[in-house]
Amino acid sequence: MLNELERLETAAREELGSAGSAAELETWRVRYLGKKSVLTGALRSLAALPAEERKTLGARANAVKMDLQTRYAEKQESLSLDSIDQSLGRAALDVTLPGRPALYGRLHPITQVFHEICAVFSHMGFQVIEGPEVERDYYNFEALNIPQDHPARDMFATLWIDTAQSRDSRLLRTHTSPMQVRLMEKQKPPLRFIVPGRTYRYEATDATHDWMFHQVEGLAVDSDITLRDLKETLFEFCRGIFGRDTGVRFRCDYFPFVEPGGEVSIECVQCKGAGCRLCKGSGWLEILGCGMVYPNVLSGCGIDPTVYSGFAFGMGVERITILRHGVDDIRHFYSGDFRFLRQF
Ligand code: FA5
Repeated sequence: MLNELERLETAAREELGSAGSAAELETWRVRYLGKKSVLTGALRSLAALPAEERKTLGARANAVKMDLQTRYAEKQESLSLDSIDQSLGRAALDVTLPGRPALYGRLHPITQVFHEICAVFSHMGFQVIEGPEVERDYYNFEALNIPQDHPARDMFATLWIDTAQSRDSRLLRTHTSPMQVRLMEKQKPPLRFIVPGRTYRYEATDATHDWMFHQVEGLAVDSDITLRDLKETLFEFCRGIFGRDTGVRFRCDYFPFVEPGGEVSIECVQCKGAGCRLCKGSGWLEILGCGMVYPNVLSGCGIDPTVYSGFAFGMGVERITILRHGVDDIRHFYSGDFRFLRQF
């Protein structure tokens, strides 16, 4: 039996040396250390031997078993290190390559221009306030002199939330002008506010029109506000945002809630007034509508039009950003294209 143990040990060591994979090592373990292995069988059969022989053979068999277990553990570790080395070799890790730069967040160009617009008006003494994007027919139209079936409703193609038409019907506000009414209902003159926010229109998109865009409404009401105040405020604003050398044009326009009404346009940045796709050949890009608040809009909000007067304006923030940064199409702003957004 002693000889048999010697042969077993020699064979086990040789086979372990040539095991080159985890699967071969497992086959080896089952053969030499498993429950049905020769060694386990030899250890079991010791019980039947005389005491003296059992002592000698038992000690030897245990020593062989422990030696094989130690060698097995060492082999297991070396095979697993080999496999890590192999997989690292396959991945061809080059620690000298430069790292990938982290992407930093930044403000959207529209948000940046919002901040610039608010800063210019804050310097002129205007307070900033926000209003609801889901509005009532009453605030978006009726209180602004645009009752049901008034043809001026066509100026504001509307996305309705409620289909039944009444003064309480909900809609996505088509402009920020409803906040004129909400402000005048709540507070009495003197008033000087701007209202930045999102607006929605059910209209086709092109280079200068989107179905969702941003406006900044302005409202000033006091005892001696005139058209001259309106024009000077808006020219000061244009100088603040576009500098002194950019052409600014003030023309008459119609809005049911102001009289007289006007619009301001800025010289097209792309063609410098010569005419191009962006300005539709006119050389100018309209940025805002404005005017003196209609007397019955004032009285509808409980403000006496014989004592007070006011001016209002509503400007398109995307159009201003287009002109400010020389962007050639409004649809870039919400395309989610980082190549475009990273430029600001
Ligand atoms: C109005 O929305 C009026 N509420 C403005 C106003 C306020 C007039 C107070 C008088 C007194 P208008 O529809 O023209 O007006 O829009 C105002 C500005 O919003 C436009 O000059 C333009 O810059 C921008 N705008 C209008 N429609 C779009 C659109 N579809 N996409 C992008 N910008 C637009």
